[in-house]
Amino acid sequence: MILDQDTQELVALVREFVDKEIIPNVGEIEKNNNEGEEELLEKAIGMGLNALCVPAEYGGPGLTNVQVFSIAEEVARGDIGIGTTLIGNCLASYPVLLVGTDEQKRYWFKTMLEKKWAAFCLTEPGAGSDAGSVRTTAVEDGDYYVLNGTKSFISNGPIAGIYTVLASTRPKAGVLGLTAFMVERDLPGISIGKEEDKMGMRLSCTSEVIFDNVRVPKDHMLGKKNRGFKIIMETLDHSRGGVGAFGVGIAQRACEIATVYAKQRKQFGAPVANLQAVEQMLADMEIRTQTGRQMYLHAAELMDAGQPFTMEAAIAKTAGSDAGMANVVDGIQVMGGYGYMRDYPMEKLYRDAKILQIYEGTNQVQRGVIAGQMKKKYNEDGHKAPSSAPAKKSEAPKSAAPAPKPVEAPKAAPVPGKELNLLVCVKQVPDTTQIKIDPVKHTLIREGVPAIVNTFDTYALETALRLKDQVGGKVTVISMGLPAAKDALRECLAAGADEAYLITDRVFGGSDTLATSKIISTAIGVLEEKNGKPFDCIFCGKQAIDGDTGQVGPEISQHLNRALISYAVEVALQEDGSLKCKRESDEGYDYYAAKTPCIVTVNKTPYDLRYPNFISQRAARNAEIHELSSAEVVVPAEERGLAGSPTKVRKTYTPTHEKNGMKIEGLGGAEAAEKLVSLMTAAKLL
Ligand code: COS
Repeated sequence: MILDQDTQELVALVREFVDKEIIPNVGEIEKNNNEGEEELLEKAIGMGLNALCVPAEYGGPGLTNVQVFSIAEEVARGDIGIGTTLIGNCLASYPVLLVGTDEQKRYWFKTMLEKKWAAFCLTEPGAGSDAGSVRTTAVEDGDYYVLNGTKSFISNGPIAGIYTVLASTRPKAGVLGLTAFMVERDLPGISIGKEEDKMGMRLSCTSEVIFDNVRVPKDHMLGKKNRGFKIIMETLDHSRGGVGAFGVGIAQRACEIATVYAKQRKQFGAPVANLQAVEQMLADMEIRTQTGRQMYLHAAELMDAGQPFTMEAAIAKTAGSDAGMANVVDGIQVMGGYGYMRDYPMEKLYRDAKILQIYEGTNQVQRGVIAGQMKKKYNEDGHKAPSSAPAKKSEAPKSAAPAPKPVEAPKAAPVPGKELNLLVCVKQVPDTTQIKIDPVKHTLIREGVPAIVNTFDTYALETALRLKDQVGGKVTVISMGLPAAKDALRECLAAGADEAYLITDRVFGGSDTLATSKIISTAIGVLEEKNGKPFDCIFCGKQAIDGDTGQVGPEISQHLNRALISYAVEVALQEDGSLKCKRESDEGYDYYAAKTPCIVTVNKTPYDLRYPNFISQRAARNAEIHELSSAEVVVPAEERGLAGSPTKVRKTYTPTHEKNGMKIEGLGGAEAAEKLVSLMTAAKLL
């Protein structure tokens, strides 16, 4: 199966996050008793990775099963503990998606998104593979069911704000006496029991959840009374393909690590990757990975098409998790002694992979399910329909086509009366990190260099978005340039800006910073007139990446006659409505405040830039970028373009490199230190 464009783009976004944030950090997080995990999960939440199964009408991205599983593979390629935490929300949500009423879905997803995490409570000390032996009871009492019992090995148990729980409503009736409920964590009588100390998957928390006379409102019962077992079985059918995708994620990572290692490691005078015995192992690893991937994609395709998929989900789970395990075993073998050492990531993958053959139904249970389906499928008449099970429509999650209308996910309530109307000026620049020098001509090679948003402008945008997150309001972005600059504005919309304007007109071409500032200031005037009020704050990056002189912000301030604070690293709204900015100085930090409307130029801020979330990323792809031409932005001819640009470049030169060094020799430690301090003091470095 070939992934469509939309899925490829979502997967690429997640891969970037995994490569930048998960892979480089999880080893240390694990070693440091999960310190730093919460920050990582917050970033993932920002992207919407804890809301993968939430339909668009309930504030989610409305992804297909193919998309959810493809994303699951990517996350697991980074870490299955993080994956289990994030996608545990899907497992817990499936019973609601399958049989919940509209009101129940609304309640469930609102609560889950507000409280961030959910957990699926099926397993008990005496009900593992034998899921029908649940002993937790739910007894009717007026408008409530009263729950008593202990659930064990619950992923997300300690952090979840809401649970789906399977309990017995007709003891001794086995699978015909079980009922599913939505249970909020805050209810009196719920406590967290033993937290498990696991061999692997250490970035996922697992615990007992204890219910002691917990009163659950009757309208939180899911589906019909005593019909819970089927709901839970269908839930597992839905989630098992995702476990297969997790296995493929690990299998894929093992391929990457082992192949790169084998190409570098030399024995017998050549890379071990050239040894046939190693090639055989590498090839088997790739075969398992690709086969596992096609299995989970096939199960997901059937789910999206509303076809039966019980057997295919069990195959996907088995093939994917077996691929993960087999690949880390071979991966360690390819790496020899190094693979066995904690310094290398294969050791962690080895400990992580094992759980996938166990949880959400052991692979032996899966083979039982597959064999059961085979017995129904094949008989003396030969081959029957793909599966004899009645076609069951997968309600979870809904297809993405046609593109769902995004609904705002619940956010922290804005402070009434303080909502801010913010503008961010951005510009598109070549990614200087990718410019190479022609070794012969000694000139810059600009072809093929991607255009990006000026780095400091991205910090300006992040600052504005954080203010909006805190108090509510709107963020508009504006840029000037060729139509290609719309890509930069789309990036800003994907990050969370609300609307975008591009000033684009041939007559503005060739403008220097003075003319640019004049044109942008005029355009701001046009937008403010349209809005009927000034922007509370106009943000600009400090404009340093392309040799600019940092003039635009100050010049806009002059044109608009508004206060300017430059080089801010943090901005906060104060009680009196003014903006307080923190700036770095030689002595430490300075704080300045300005009454709105004002202008702030932003330096590199201490906080991380956000990743786009799925909803805004998709919306940005087709969003309208409003164009402003010289007909609307009226600037006299002598103040725009080349004619309005008095700045002339007289001479450019590359400063010569000078290296000054001094060796302090012949002195003992204390004397040498003293000498160093006196030299540095004389040079005014101390
Ligand atoms: N979809 C819909 N209905 C299903 C079903 C499925 N995938 N699997 C079983 N059912 C139904 C059966 O059709 C049967 O109903 P009818 O009598 O009306 O036909 C009922 O459920 C009982 O089925 P069965 O007799 O097969 O149940 P068992 O108790 O023998 O259990 C297994 C079957 C082993 C497959 C089940 O207990 C299981 O999946 N165990 C593993 C649980 C698990 O994954 N635990 C991990 C923890 S959760 S993270």
